[in-house]
Amino acid sequence: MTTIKACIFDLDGVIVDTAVYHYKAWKRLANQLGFDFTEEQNEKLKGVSRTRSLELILQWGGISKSPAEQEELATLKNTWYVEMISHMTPSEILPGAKEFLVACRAAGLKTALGSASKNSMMILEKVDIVNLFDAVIDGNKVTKAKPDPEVFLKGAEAVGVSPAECVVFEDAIAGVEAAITGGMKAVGIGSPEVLGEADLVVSGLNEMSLEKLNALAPPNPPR
Ligand code: B16
Ligand code: MG
Repeated sequence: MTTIKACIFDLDGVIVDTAVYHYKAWKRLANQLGFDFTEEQNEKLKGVSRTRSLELILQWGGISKSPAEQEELATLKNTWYVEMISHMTPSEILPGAKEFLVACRAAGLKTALGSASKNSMMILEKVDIVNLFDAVIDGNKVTKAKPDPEVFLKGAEAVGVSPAECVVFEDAIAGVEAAITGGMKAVGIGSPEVLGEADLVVSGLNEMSLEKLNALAPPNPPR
């Protein structure tokens, strides 16, 4: 029988809500370039890498920039973003996230972070939960973005657990797809209409429990 031995968590939208800071920084950049974009468009940037986010935003503004200029713009956005997240405090951990991490570890499960963000470590430090992870795989450690499963497969490998014994917690469709492609169970954080492909969808980690986690493991195969 397969049992769940590790939980791999996305960061933005699962553990903390940094989307609001990404939005403010991207909006400032767009405004500086002479256009604006909506909160609805911003939804499309969730879980998407920094480089790809900039490409999408420039498309929305109908602006083309050279690769060197794009690099400069992405760095500028990141400077503003980092300034904002440098003020984050533990009060910004999403409801139930810390409690669920603690419960998983108390039950002997391994915990890993699997995030696209190159700023993951700084955020974990600011909200003071670095010590709740056995491994941190972030945007600095991967070459392929979600829906490629690389970030989660590296997380599983880092904690020494096979993919089939891992559960991934994700708020983005691309992340849920990455988990499934990687042969892991996926718990969607958000609405079932958006994340219907996941094995289970909850509105937040405050709705998770070890019972729900273990129910994701398949029953004994027929002999
Ligand atoms: P950075 P996640 C993602 O985090 C964000 O959802 C996405 O909006 C952002 O562009 C991406 O990280 C890269 O972040 O610019 O800090 O490297 O959801 O994968 O934890
Ligand atoms: Mg996310």
